[in-house]
Order: sequence, then structure tokens, then C-alpha cells
Amino acid sequence: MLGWFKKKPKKNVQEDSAGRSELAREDIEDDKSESAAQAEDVLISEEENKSVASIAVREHAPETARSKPSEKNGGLFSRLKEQLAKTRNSIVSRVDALFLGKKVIDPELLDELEEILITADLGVGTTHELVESVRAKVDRKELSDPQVLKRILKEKIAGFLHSSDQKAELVMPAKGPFVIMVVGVNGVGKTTTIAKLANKFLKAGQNVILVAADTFRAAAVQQLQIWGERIGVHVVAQKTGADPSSVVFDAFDYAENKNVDVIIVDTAGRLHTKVNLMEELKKIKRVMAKKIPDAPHEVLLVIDATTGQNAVSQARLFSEAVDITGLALTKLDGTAKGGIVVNICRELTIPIRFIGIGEQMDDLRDFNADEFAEALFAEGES
Ligand SMILES: Nc1nc2c(ncn2[C@@H]2O[C@H](COP(=O)(O)OP(=O)(O)O)[C@@H](O)[C@H]2O)c(=O)[nH]1
Ligand SMILES: [Mg+2]
Repeated sequence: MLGWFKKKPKKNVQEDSAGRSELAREDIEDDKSESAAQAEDVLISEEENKSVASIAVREHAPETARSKPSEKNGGLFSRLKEQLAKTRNSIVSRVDALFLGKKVIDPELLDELEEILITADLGVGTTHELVESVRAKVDRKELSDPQVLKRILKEKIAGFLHSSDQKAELVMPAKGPFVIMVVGVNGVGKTTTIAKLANKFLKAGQNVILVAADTFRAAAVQQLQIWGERIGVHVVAQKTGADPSSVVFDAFDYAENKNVDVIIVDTAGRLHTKVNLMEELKKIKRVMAKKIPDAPHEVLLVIDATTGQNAVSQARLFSEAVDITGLALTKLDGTAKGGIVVNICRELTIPIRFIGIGEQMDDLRDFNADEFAEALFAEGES
């Protein structure tokens, strides 16, 4: 996802209402706007703040330097491990327990392994494939040690996580704003994810605005406005009940005049019974394209990892209506069902762009398959 922050060179002398875009990359840490600084007092600890700024700094870094583990990355990785502890325990600890006192890997043990993987929400197909590959190794007498089994599981799982890898990073348009339409059912974490995402762009020096196109609940518009104030970004909104497409239209007008780099659009997750959500989302998309031909450049579906397999059906449903281009999986910190990430990577061809691992600003992470597999199988701590 760093691609998003890399593609568009930051403007050095570009004015925006908050004066934010004119910050040179080097200045990001110490030259913050007042409102952003205020928001950080509340939301972002000093360490997190540094890591967010590192997104912008990494724009300059060569590939090799970026992939080298640093103390800062170490800190970020510990947090990832810590936040994935529930899922890790539901897989690794139970696999360990399974082998306790057992000398042979028998069919009964493999059945139990299957149950563990299903409970962690890896899905039936994924689990079956994993267990079969373990069974084959047992049959060939290549496997008797739980450590080896764990290694095989880790390798296979990492392989699945890579299956939705897509080389093509999203390219921010050279001209005009980058439009992200965020969709998903109510309560999955759309608005929160938007705030975290906006903050990332902000830290990378982009001029961001938010659009309150979830006009169906009074609280929704207000919630986005509160986030906008906290992180210091402009929110385009109309009153509750307004036509979402008209709010989007307003926002695009605003963006034209203000040199906006990124427009993030919040949408409803449920409508009044008579209005069809998917039809409404399609309409919003159509309206966007009328004003900015390639927009939306990204349709980001937010899904709540705690809903397990339901997440996969949600992804399919939304995909049919609005061509989802990326996924954000939230609440991985609160669930033992984080195995859903593996299943989604295997079942869907939509890349996971972000994972939400907590309520802090920096808890929206770029999804990295290797890092995720590593964190799932990490030993000892947290
Ligand atoms: N623990 C945790 N909570 C989250 C995460 N993302 C969102 N939430 C919480 O989920 C709830 C619903 O989020 P909201 O953004 O209002 O969902 P929306 O209805 O889709 O816009 C809020 O209480 C958020 O704080 C996450 O990654 N981890
Ligand atoms: Mg919302």
C-alpha cells in the first residue's frame, strides 16, 4: 500500500487550507499543523507518531533499505504480534497442546488439527488442503515432530496469503484527485478506517478530504465530522437524508478548487428498507465517473474479521454490485478468528490492502503476507 504514498510526488510549495501539503517530507515530524498535532495528543503516542511519519520517509528509501528490519519496524511488528495473539493462540497453542504426550501422528490427531483450523476460521477448503498436505507428509514418514508440523503449516499458510498478491500497486492519477470509495455493512469499521487512512495520507503530505455520503443515519455524518476535526481534514457533508450522490458531487467541486490529492468517500452500510443499498452504491459510482472519468480509483470494502466466514460472502455480494478493488479487514485484534485472512486470500482474487489491528490511529496496517504469517506463528511473547 505504500505505493499509494509513493506514486504521487509530494508538492513542496502547494498551498491548502490547512497549510499541510506544503510541508517538505523532512519537516513532517516537527512541522505539524495545530489541529493535527492536537489530534495526535489524543490519539497517537510518540512512538506511533514516528511510525506514521516513516511512511513518508520511506518514499525516499531504496527497496533494500525499506525491507531491512529496524528498531522502528521491530516495534511495529511487536504490536502486530501482540494484537494477533488471540488468533495465534487459537492456532499455535492448540496445535502444541495437540501434540503434547503424543508420539505418533494418527488419523485422530489429524481430525483434531482439522477442527482447530476450522475454528480459527481458515475455512473448509483451505483447511482441507492444509490437512491433506500434512497427511501426505505423514504417509511418507516425513513428519512426526510438532515443530515440523508447525513449520509446514506456516509455509502453507504464507503461500495462501500470497495467493491474492497483486503486483499492480494502485497508481494515484498524475492529474486530479485520487478517489477512494469505502463500502461495507454497518459497524464493520468503515468510518474509523477512513480516519486512519486519511491520517496516513496526511502524514505522507497529501491533501485529503472526507465525504460524508452515509447520509442515512444522523450519527454517521457527525461521526465523520468529528474524525475530520480530530485529524485536521476537511469533511464535505450535507444534512442527514440528503442524496449521497449529491454530497459526492459537492465534494468533487470542492476538490477541483482546492487542489485536493485524495478524496475518501464514506458510504452507508444499510438503507431504509425501500432503498436498495447496492443500487445506491452503483449510482454513487456513476455520478463519480461523470465528474472524474476514472473515479473511483479504488473501491475499498471494509470487512469485520470477527464475522468469520460471513466476511467472504459479504465480499462476493459487494463485488457483484460495485467491483471491489481492495479489502480492509478490521478488528483482527479482537478475534481468534483471524484465520479468515488466510481464507479470503485463497478464495478471493481481491487484494487485502489493509488490516485493522486495534483502535489506535496507527493500527491500520498495510497488509504484508510474510509479516502476517510470521506474526501468526511467532513464538513465546505477548
Ligand atoms: N478493536 C478494533 N475495533 C475497531 C477496528 N476498526 C474499527 N473498530 C471499531 O468498530 C466500531 C464500528 O466502527 P465504525 O467505523 O463506526 O463502523 P462503520 O459503521 O462501518 O462506519 C467502532 O467502535 C470502532 O472503534 C479495529 O481494527 N479494531
Ligand atoms: Mg460509519
